[in-house]
Amino acid sequence: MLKIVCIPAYNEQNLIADVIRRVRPFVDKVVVCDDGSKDETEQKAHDAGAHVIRHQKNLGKGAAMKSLFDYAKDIDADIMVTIDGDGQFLPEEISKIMEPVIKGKADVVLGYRFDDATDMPSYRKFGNKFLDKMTSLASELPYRDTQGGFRAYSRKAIDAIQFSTSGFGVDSEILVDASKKGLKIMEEKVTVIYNTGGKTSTKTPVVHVSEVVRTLLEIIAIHHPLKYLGIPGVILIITGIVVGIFVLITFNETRYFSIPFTLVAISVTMLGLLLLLMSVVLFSISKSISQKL
Ligand SMILES: Nc1nc2c(ncn2[C@@H]2O[C@H](COP(=O)(O)OP(=O)(O)OP(=O)(O)O)[C@@H](O)[C@H]2O)c(=O)[nH]1
Ligand SMILES: [Mg+2]
Repeated sequence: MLKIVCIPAYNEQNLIADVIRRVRPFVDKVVVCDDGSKDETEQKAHDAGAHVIRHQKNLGKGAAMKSLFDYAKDIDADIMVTIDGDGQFLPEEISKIMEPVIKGKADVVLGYRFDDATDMPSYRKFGNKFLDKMTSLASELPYRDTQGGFRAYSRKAIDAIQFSTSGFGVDSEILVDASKKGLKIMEEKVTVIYNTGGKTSTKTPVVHVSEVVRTLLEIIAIHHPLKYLGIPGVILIITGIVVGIFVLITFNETRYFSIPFTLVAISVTMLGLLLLLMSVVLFSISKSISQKL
């Protein structure tokens, strides 16, 4: 059974070598995708014994995951574990995360990070919970932690999962695709550390959350256009018509013509029509794509 660990890394020169050395005893191969780092990540990873895939410029976590999934497919890996290069996860927990895949109980194991004991800052907990809710909405399955990078994938999952996001939305997109394809998904509690002695975040929380939200909105719009665009569109159109009728009745009774209410009625109706139109177009596009696949 070929077991590999894959690490997406961007400017992780401080802890990458330590992470690689600690994960090596648990697997056959360690692969790092150095995504255009401006520091010594590539050299440090190479010296610590990892195979390094280097992107000449920074393309984003999703692009790095794509290179890592492609590599795992090329070498016919049976199990791929992904772990962050910033030392926030404990390599010693790899066995625990791989176990359900080895035993054939799961195709995807998600390391979930929270309970009350973790020292994740509260604003990060809030942001993560929000993204969990959105991802669960898009995948129609409830998950405790949709943003963690510590995961294990079976060969079936490596072959089946497809994604296109190049940024941080990738963790959500992988989960939505895995759910859609009916892969067996399990969750395992993992430890997360915030006092690693180095930086633990690549991007600011606002940029990070915006990247994920953009991906999720795209997924929701493509997968459920009628539900999330069409229905709100119809509601807006009805609201616009009701306000319009109210303006006309008022005019009939009092000869007072309310310009503000007329503007509200027109803009709400227009917005509703736009959403309805978009939902129909997206619905037919996604239908024709799924027929082609
Ligand atoms: N290859 C690549 N890896 C990235 C990029 N951005 C982040 N990563 C890596 O992805 C992992 C997780 O990134 P973080 O920024 O720590 O994100 P996080 O751990 O989900 O979130 P917090 O630590 O809570 O901020 C780390 O190993 C990063 O080096 C990128 O643009 N390209
Ligand atoms: Mg981190």
